[in-house]
Amino acid sequence: PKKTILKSKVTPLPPLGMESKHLVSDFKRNYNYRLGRDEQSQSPFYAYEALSFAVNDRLIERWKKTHNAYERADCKKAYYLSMEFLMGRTLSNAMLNLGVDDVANKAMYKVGLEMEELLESEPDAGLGNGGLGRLAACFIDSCATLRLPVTGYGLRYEYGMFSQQIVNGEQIEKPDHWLRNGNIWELERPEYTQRIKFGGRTETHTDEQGNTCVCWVDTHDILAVPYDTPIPGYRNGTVNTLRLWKAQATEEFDLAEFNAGDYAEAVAAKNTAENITMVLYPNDANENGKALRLRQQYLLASASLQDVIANWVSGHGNDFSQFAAKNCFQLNDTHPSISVAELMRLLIDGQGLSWDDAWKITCSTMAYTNHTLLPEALERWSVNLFRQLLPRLMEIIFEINANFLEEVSAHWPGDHERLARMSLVEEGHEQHFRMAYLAIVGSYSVNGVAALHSKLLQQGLFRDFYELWPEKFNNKTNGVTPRRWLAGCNPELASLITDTIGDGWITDLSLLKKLEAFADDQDFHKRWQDVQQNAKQRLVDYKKIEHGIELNVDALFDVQVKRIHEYKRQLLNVLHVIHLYDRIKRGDTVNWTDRCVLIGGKAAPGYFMAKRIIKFINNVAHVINNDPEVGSKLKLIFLANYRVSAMEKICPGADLSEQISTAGKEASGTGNMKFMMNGAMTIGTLDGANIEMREEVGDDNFFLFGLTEEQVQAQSQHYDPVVIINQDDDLQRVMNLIECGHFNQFEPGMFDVIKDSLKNPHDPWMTIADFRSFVDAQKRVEVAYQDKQRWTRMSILNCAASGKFSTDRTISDYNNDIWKLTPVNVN
Ligand code: GL9
Repeated sequence: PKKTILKSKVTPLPPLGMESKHLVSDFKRNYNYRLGRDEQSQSPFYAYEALSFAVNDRLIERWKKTHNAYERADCKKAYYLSMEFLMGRTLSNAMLNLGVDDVANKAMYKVGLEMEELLESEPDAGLGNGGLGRLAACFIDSCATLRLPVTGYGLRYEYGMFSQQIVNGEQIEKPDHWLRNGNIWELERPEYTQRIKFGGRTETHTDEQGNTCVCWVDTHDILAVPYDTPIPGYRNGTVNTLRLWKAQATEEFDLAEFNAGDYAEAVAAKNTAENITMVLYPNDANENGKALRLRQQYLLASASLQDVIANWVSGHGNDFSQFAAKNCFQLNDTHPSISVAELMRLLIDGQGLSWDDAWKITCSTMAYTNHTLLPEALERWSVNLFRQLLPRLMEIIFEINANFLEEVSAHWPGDHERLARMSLVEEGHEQHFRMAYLAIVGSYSVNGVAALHSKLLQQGLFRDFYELWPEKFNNKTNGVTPRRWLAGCNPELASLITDTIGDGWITDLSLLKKLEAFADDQDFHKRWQDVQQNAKQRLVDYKKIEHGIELNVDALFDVQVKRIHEYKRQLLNVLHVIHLYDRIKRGDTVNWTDRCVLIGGKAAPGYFMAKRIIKFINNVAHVINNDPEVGSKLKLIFLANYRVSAMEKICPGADLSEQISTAGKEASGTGNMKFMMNGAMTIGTLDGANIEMREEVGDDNFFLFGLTEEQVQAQSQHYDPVVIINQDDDLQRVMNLIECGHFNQFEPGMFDVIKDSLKNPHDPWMTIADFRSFVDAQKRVEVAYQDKQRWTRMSILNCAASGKFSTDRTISDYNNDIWKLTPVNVN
């Protein structure tokens, strides 16, 4: 072929048809030719892949258009930097957002395939631990839906969140090799590979004009290769990008060693480099100074910032005067906070800017979101580790700190204690960098994720900084995307809502308010109840398949799914279950409400107490579920391997959502919002976003219990759980059952640590303090549940009041207050 063919204009393909017949023919072509399969291949996975290719082609068409529209608009852009994107499955969400879901169902029906089965064969992209990672995924869905030019930057972990098995009641972790069968949604982009430095040392040079410049030399470099995933907006032609970096060894890497004769060693050493993005750290509260984790964080920061700068230079040369007006970086928690120092390095050492100019740009492009008040989760890195791994970054952080402390001194002359408190360097046996403080100092916005959390940040954790820069601080209450968490996961409820108030709610969730008008409409009640009952039945069927357990669909489905953590108080839930069991055993069952308690969640592999709590739940479940006297009155089920795709089946079928953390400990919560949106009632404390949910739905439609954050603070000084136990008969009986070994007859001592933690006057979670008020609230739940009319009304009102908790609202707030991007129309 003549070379000129490459230069000639490419004839554009006709737009891909959205009709069923086009999808069928594309499906068949993919199945037979791209995948090389035929009718003999029984696996639904190939059918999943063939349909995904057809859907992905339609995404890619719009992806390019979106990119071009952004280029033409020359608009300001935002970048969401996150160590976690908990995406879950892609296909059904892509079909929904493209608007080909109905058509695809018809197409699969035509070729005789079961859509359900095909969708189930897609592995979850579990590149996150929980709320924080899932929030990032919801955010990028909303950005695309709101037509905002936002790119997600993260890491392409080879192994995602571990898969959880329960053996003898205990959690066993199995590696999650989610990429084993390939990933059709990602597009490798080797042309945008970035080089990342580690190790080495710095040298200072002075040129003829007397300017000094620093060189970071003798480094061990690795490559970061981007893989892009399309992120479609809801039926608006916009397709944004999630760019995930994979670590790769450089070519010289092995060559140098090869020349020294150690060929096999050299090739093997590639692993060290490529290990960086091998595995997601499965800790929810923070992990303990591992060098590999710091390498991951730096790789994300450096690769992403280099990518943005390279793109800037290709359009503007070395003129950075407009850079801050056109770019901003949102840091998802402290994990990517090293970006502050890295942007300084790239601008000064790489682009030749002065310190002051670089600092101005950094402080007007970086914005920081905090996601937790738990002090153990605040990242601190040993300065020595920095010296070894990132010596240039260490110097920059020290210089930022010196300048910052000058500002503090000027503001509070002579206040040495405050200086020590606020320093980015924690002194002591060994020096540590306080990464959250680096993020605050280097950014123009600092936000918490619910009103209470933001208030507590200002009054507690970041008080000094709030006093110095009150204008930096703001709140952005979390949300969830109504596409995945209502329209997608609960199609029956979605179509009832659409039949009743139109489909505008999918992109303007505040419209759910219109359902209030039907809260007392008897026909509507009937339809609502049918939908809820069907959702419960589907959950029953799913549990039967996955766990071999038959649940009673008429029981109250009482659900707590989230990471296992002491502050989330799964133990409080179990104490209540044991109390119900005790009531059955002593014959106190007049007006009984059958109840099925579902608890699910993963424990960090190194978190001993959380793992013991899982064992406890399973043992209690074993005793209760096998007691014929209990029967269908009470069931306790541990849902193994809780993950995004499991929540999509669980939340439509829940009656009651447990949001029972100790007040002041859960920054926001987002599972709470998914349940509310799907019409479940909440039993909850005044913690995180629960407070705002209750505000929206009204006190009558929310089961409140427990100490307030102020009461927790005040009572923790003289907390005496043993006295409380002795004054409460029911509680005493529950504790006796635990202490006499009723749930560990063949495992002596197994639950001593649990009993001890509950009875400890220093128990920070104060579980015993809230027992009575929790049990009373559960009684109010039962009374309400027995009145079907009242329960249905409450369910409708909860859904109707959930509008605030759409990430469309959250992202609009981020955009109006922090990013200030202009939406761009594609087409
Ligand atoms: C978390 C908070 O604990 C949650 O309350 C909050 O809703 C989310 C999102 O803002 O962030 N912070 C955090 O470290 N995790 C959260 O869920 N943990 C995990 O993601 C496991």
